[in-house]
Amino acid sequence: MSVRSLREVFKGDFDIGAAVNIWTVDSAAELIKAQYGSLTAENEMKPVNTQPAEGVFTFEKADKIADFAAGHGMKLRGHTLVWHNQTPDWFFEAPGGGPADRETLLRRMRDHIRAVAGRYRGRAYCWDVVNEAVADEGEQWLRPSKWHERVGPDYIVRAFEYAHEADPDALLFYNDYNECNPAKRDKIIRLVKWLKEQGAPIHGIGMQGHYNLESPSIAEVREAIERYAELGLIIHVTELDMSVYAWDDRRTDLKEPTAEMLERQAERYEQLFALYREYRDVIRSVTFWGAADDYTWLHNFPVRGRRNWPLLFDENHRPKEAFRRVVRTAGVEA
Ligand code: HXH
Repeated sequence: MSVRSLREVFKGDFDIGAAVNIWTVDSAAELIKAQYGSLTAENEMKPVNTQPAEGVFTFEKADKIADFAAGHGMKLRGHTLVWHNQTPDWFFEAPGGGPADRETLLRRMRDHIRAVAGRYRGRAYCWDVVNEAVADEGEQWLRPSKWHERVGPDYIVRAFEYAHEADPDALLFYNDYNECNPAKRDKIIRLVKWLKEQGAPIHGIGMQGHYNLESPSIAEVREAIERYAELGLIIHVTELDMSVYAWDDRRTDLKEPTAEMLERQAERYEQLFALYREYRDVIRSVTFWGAADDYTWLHNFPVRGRRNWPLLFDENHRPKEAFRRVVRTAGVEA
């Protein structure tokens, strides 16, 4: 039985990508080559991996993924240059101990971006320049991170400037999660407007797309796409997956997803892709945060000892019902 290729099915709409890591790029190589047209390194291009100590750059793992993409004619999304997580402590520490000052932090940021975005120039066609800078809850606009506290809000502007300097051809993204939550969405919009006022070279918004069977509603996703599109930037769905658990479901006993879960997941994925296709002029790329259910960051997270099945292919790399329904939105039968 031959299976349709997502990359081919959505060719006229947007790129279809997957996050990979140094293991899945081997274990799911056949599936990736058959289905996806774009790759993102799940962890290998993050600061913790690319510059573990000051001035010590390690690119072997990132190169493995970049080489795989290039070797199979796939695009490569860069992820991520500036973030409060998965960034080594040395970034924020003064040489003699204590907190590093603004100038030191900005110099380190610039050196880091120049080295990493510079290395993948011509290979990574876009970058998530700043990840998750907006606060989740309450009145606060920007997250109180070490970057924010020690540099000020303009650390975000500088990151975009440095990225543009390092690779003038790369499309530059602000990327965040809970991006369909109306309160957080509006803070992201405020940030993007402010960045544009500041003259920051920003080209797109990354909607991470970590969803579950209950939320966000399709109406909320639509509203978010509408509002982001009004900013005149392009949209990438950067980290799509759909947990089979509701937010407050803490069960750890499931050995496999229930039939109801898989049906609901298929229905939600179908609605999402129908929506994405409506906005194909502004959505240029849809990347899943994994290739298949045998490996996903959602195994053991945020609930330890729990498995999850959030993607379109099962643990044996076979298409799930969700895959068939997604393909159907493009007007072809799986
Ligand atoms: C993304 N964060 C990152 O962009 C990506 O680089 C990483 O590989 C996976 C997901 C999403 C995220 C953000 C905050 C967060 C969890 C995931 O915080 C929580 C912590 C505990 C429980 C719930 C949320």
